Amino acid sequence: MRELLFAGLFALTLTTSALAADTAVKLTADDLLRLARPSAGECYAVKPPANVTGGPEHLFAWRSDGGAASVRVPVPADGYYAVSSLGLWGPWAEGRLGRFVMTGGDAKFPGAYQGWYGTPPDPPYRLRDFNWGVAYLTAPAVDLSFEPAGGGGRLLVLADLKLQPRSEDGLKPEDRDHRVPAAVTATDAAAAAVAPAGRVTPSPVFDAQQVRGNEWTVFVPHVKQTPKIDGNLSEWGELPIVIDASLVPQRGWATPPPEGDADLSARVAVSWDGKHLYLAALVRDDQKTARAAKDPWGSPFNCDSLVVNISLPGWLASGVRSQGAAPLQVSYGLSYYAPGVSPRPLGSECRYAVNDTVDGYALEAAISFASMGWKPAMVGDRFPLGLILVDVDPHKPGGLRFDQYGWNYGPGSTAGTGEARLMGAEPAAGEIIAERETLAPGAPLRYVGTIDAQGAATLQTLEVAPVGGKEAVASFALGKAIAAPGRYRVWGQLPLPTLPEGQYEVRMLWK
Ligand SMILES: [Ca+2]
Ligand SMILES: [Ca+2]
Ligand SMILES: [Ca+2]
Repeated sequence: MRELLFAGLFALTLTTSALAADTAVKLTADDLLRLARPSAGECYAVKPPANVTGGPEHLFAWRSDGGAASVRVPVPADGYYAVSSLGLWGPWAEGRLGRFVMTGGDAKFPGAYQGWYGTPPDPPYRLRDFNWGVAYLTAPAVDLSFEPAGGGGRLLVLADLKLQPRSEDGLKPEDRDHRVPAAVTATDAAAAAVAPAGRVTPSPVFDAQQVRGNEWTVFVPHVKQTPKIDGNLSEWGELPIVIDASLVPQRGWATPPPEGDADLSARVAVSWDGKHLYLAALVRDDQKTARAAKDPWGSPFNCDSLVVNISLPGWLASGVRSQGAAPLQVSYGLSYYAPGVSPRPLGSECRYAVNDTVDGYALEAAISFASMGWKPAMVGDRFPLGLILVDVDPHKPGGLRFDQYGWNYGPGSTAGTGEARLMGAEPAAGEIIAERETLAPGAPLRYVGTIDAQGAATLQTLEVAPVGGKEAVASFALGKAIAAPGRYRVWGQLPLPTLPEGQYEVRMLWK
């Protein structure tokens, strides 16, 4: 697995872009962060490097897991507009800056954001204008959506989104056909209006919208009894995650497929506490294969293994709980090893153990959140999680010697996974991400977030506290009922007229 440093993203040179005088609308990175509604993946702020002055405080980033991210853009008057963005442009790297197109209603804009470029070798990062194209936009607002357009990259990074009026003369014939209808309701359009910076609202704003079901959420219960990592699974109850042919194609893949459950299958459970993600697996495998004793630990795909892949969420790995520069994705090879041999070293505060069973092996692991890039873990944290169960059977005929299951991956995908959500005692949990790390005096705290609900729950209160687990300094009673299970997107703002400048976190209290 190629490890790519997040820090690399920040090694960019920002240039300021003169805004044309006839620009009718300009959404800044802050506006995009507040207004973007991704159907999959995650939106977050990316900091420019410390030595850049006069540029934006941060850029808008969407790490796409497929789907689309839509933005409700205010339109001053019906007419044709050229839509463009100042976006990040940088060297090609797998899983990084991607290619995205824009749609609005049935109209597909002709241009594209192509974030990466290949020549010269290792070109520098910089900001450049991307023209999405020209379309007829309908007042008072339109929904414009970014969609990934292939190429392997997953990251869209923008400094702004601009609309410039265009006269009908000189339009290309195809541009005349791009017509984007007005966004659905007047109420929604009002919410999309760009609020002036520093405006204080008299009461808290909290909005929630269900975006999908929980088919891509793994609910991780808080640990009841801290497991002893010895390969004996007696502390664990049920192992609810089933890895066998039944997961294909809804929740993963088998490539190449095992011959049957006795050849390869597993039952898995996960739990957590502030320091560790715990994992137990009971694997069925008809030929157990450790790495050859004389070899150094190599790829976990060369022996029987359970590979744990975790993508680091930007809001955690680069936020106040960050443990420093972290790779874009971390991978832990929990490889079978023969009795009397040491397990694969996994890194700081991580360990695992295996035990032989009659038809395979039992595996138990503790993976530290610090090794994933943040700590401590808290209720509501979420992160993309995928498992690959690898089977090597060297004594079988060619063609049957290697098979594997990918669990929690979109059909055919090795990049996009569902997410793990760390749960507390209540059936719902979520995270709130503040728009800025530092609250300005008198300014409202704007936020976005998500909630996963397993059952009915009520979001009783939002609490604001200085970061680092300190006591709350403000609280807002909401009594917001979440009736149906599913994934919800939330957004809003909290008036905090008397709080001094500082870093604050928002906590959800459930009933
Ligand atoms: Ca144990
Ligand atoms: Ca096997
Ligand atoms: Ca095997």
